Amino acid sequence: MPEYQLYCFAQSGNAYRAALMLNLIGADWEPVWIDFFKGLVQRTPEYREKINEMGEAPVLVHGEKKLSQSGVILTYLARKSGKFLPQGEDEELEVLRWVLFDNQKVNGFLGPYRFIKNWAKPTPDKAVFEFLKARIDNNLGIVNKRLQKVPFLLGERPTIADISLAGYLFYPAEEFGFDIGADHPAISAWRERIRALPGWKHPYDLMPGHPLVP
Ligand SMILES: N[C@@H](CCC(=O)N[C@@H](CS)C(=O)NCC(=O)O)C(=O)O
Repeated sequence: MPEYQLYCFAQSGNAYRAALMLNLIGADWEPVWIDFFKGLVQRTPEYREKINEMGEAPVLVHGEKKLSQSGVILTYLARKSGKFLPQGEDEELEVLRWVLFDNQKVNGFLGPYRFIKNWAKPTPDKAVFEFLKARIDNNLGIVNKRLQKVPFLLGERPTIADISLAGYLFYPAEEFGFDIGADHPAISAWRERIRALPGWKHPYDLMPGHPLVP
């Protein structure tokens, strides 16, 4: 059995962060597919009791350890592998700052936007999309400005803050209805740098469950 198991599904950018990290550090891992759309496995009492009380994916299993929250998983894997690890207190705090901003404001809005656009029934009111899109534009703008000055969020080398940011940024533009790369050129250039890292894979090639079976 591989060293790590990751509860995940292909459409999840939150899970993509963990899957991408596992691949980039060359870990021996396997995905455990969650039937998010049909079975809502993650909402069952069994899942909450045995896998994750928060009812979410991703969950990383490493021996006796079960970890949820992609930021925690990234931190754990960075410490284990010594890769993409912030060095010293200032960098650790800076990584935490960007991971929290990303979780709440960047991928934290992109994920729900893409979900309600493609899969929510009934489709929410136009005002909901407009509200989320305005937040997305503003927050991607903040990241774009940062990446105009430095190749990676913390500077010259990639850290887990970049891997967190990757969450939903590689999914097809059609799934959002807008083109993140065209609207934010520095993010587009950063995406190419991430894509060039050895072990990089697209979310649909890294995690099971794509395409969705109706
Ligand atoms: N902050 C969490 C977000 C995890 C999350 O929201 N995952 C989604 C799948 S993409 C989920 O499991 N949602 C279940 C629910 O909200 O009921 C992380 O970074 O891991």
